[in-house]
Amino acid sequence: MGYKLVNFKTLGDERGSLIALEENYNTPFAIKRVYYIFDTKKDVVRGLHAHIKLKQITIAVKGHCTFVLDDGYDREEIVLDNPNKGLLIEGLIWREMKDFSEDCVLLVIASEHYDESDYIRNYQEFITKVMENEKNK
Ligand code: T46
Repeated sequence: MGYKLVNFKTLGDERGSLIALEENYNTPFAIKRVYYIFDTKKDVVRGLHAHIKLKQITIAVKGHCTFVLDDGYDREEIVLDNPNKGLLIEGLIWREMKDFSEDCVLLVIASEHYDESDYIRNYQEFITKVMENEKNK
């Protein structure tokens, strides 16, 4: 599936910890956008879409949540629960985020500016696109 878990090196000293993300060094793309998701209410499911072109690294910098990733064939669940753990998603992957802890802050580093036309927000359209890509291989 088009995702990878990345372990970021934790720097720091007796004062505490620090993780640095640097374009094209420990992120495999040029960074065009950073956003963060917080205060997600109990039992809310976010995401429910795929991207055509976008690459992203997602990190639970505080708290935890679960990503459900679906490539049209298989579904896998990834728990993000540590600021040193990044989830890189590239390619056509349907994503859902659920089970947010109350304190969860999800940091997302993205390869593109925000563009609604890059989203597929309908699951059937996503499956059609997966099949098209398969045919064109
Ligand atoms: C993703 C997951 C992990 C903007 O105006 N600019 C932005 O950069 C983003 C990300 C969103 N928005 C607007 C679009 C919606 O009106 O903010 C609102 C909430 O966005 P959305 O419903 O897409 O949020 P999530 O949490 O379902 O999905 C987000 C990202 O959109 C998406 O790319 O992969 O987080």
